[in-house]
Amino acid sequence: MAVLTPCLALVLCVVVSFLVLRSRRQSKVVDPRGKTQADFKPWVDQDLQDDSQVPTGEDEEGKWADSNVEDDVPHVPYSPQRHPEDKMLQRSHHFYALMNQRRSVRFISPEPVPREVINNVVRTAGTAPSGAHTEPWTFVVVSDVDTKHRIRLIVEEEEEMNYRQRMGDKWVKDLAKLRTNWIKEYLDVAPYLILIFKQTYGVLPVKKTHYYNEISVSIACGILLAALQNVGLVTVTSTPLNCGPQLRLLLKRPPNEKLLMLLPVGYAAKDATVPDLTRKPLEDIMVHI
Ligand code: IYR
Repeated sequence: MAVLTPCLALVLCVVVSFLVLRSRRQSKVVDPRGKTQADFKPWVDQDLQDDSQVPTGEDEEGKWADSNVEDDVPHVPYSPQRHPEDKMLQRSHHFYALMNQRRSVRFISPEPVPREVINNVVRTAGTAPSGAHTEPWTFVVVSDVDTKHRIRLIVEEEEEMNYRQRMGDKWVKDLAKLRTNWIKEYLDVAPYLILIFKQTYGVLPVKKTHYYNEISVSIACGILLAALQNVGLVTVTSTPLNCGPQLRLLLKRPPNEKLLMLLPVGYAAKDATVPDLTRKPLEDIMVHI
């Protein structure tokens, strides 16, 4: 018995370890794309997750540059405008008040908007900082009625699948308060659709690395939203899941460009409504150390 006890303990130990390991392996549920449930993020567009190089056959843009250094750039003096403190306070308050009125609006008027205003808000977006100043963005402005309708057909077909299958019950339930669904009338009605593409790398005159391209383009989108708010236009930041490749082909954009955001732009419809949401107070969004 005294000899058997250590043996028994060893056998027990092996059996228990085996059972624990097996149960761990089984709890790692794998989805069809070979990812565990913890990795599965349906809200991240498959197209945006794809950082692979372009498929063979599409890669006709030549060699990669050794580095992005082109000509040396002179450094010149810069003295941005300064304001007295009382003016600063006033300006900070006015700008906050303006931006605090911004809402995502899904009911857009068909009323025409001056083209030069759209040009200027896009120019403004293009002032965003970018990794190594690569300016990795393309803003595709669509006002053509037929193209807008084709975009709507693509988006609605994918969004119906998103809502019914891809997003899952929890996500759909989380959105219920916004009363959204896959019908996107604004894609036909808004006078302009602005589709913002991130360039995953540059192609001219040679292929070059676009560092932090997604964050750079996201900053540009934020500035674009502020510029639209500044002129009294509305939009909704739509990120149509899994529509990127089809929209890229429809708009004849090259393979280094991935759709990041789609903004319908116009005046708010007279009968527009928005959910009665509030924003977190400063204490909940800022820590001061
Ligand atoms: N892209 C879908 C679903 C959607 C997702 C989020 I997160 C929202 O804040 C709102 C909608 C749609 O546009 O309906």
